[in-house]
Amino acid sequence: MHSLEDLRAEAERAIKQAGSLKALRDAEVAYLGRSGKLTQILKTLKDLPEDKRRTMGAEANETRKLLELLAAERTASLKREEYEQKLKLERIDITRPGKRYHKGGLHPLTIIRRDIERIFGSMGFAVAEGPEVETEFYNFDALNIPADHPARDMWDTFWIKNPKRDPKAQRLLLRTHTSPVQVRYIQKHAPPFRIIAPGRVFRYEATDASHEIQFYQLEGLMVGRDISLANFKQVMQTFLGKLFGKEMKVRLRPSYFPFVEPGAEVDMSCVQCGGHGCSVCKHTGWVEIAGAGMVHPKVFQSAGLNPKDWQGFAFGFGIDRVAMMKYKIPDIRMFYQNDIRFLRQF
Ligand code: YSA
Repeated sequence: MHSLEDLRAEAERAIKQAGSLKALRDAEVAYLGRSGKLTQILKTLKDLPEDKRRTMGAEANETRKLLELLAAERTASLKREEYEQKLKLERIDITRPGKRYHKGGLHPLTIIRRDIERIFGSMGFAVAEGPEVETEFYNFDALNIPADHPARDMWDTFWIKNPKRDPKAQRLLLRTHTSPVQVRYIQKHAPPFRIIAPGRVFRYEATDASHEIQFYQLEGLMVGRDISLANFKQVMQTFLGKLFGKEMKVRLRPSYFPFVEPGAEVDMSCVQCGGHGCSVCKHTGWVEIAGAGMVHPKVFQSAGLNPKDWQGFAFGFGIDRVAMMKYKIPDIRMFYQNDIRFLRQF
């Protein structure tokens, strides 16, 4: 009897103190299992005299029932505790700020193109467009660059095969510059006008840090009765000042493009050093930014306009190159690699 009471007290303690379902299961096995301590006692009952066996048997069965009940209660409370713990861990604090998901953004070349369009827009320039697959006529001939003209070497061209081999069909190419948009626009609109034409162009040439085989240009054209290069210089200075957020100097150097006369190369003061001289501007204080000039009479003629009545300036620059200067990007190819670490910075 004494040992049964001791056992009951011991088992009760073990059950009540079990800190986990696993510990409780171990206690159940230790006392109530097939070779558990209480089961052992029950097995010895048969050796006892009749009267003792009866009282002891009753006691032992009661103890078993009691312990089973305690174990069931403890199981329920441990399960509840575990569940509450889980709830606590999984609790959602709806007052916390949400996680930021990156929704994607605009490509740096799109951002700068929009900036450029806005700035020229504020000076009254409309935006014009032309096809990327162009005819030889618009890309070259109409711009005073006939087939045998050596200036064609300035633009290494991707030609498009003529699948029908029709000898009369216009030869197609991927436009090498945005200048064909000038001709297309003049054909369809009566001056005076001022336009810009941003767009993708293609060149069959080796790539390096400042050259791509496809890149973006911005064409500009302003035609009126007395539009001059002085107007151009002022437009360019205003544009650059607004784009870079500080006063910019512009200078023109004589140059040659078949579709302008006179033609010029346009330099702007170096953004990096402010014109004092650094490695970016090769210590000259100037960075070349565009080609420009007064529209050649032959271009007006091929577009159906009388050059005696109208005159104007045209210019073209590389949007990628301007973006490189504005965002201080050392290699043009970064724009086209789609590296998310690069793109997310804009
Ligand atoms: C000149 C006079 C005008 O009245 C009108 C337009 C022009 C520009 C002319 N159509 C042209 O394409 N000139 S260009 O061959 O010197 O290119 C213009 C600009 O495009 C360059 O100054 C440079 O900024 C950019 N560019 C040229 N090749 C490039 C390039 N950018 C990236 N990769 C290349 N491979």
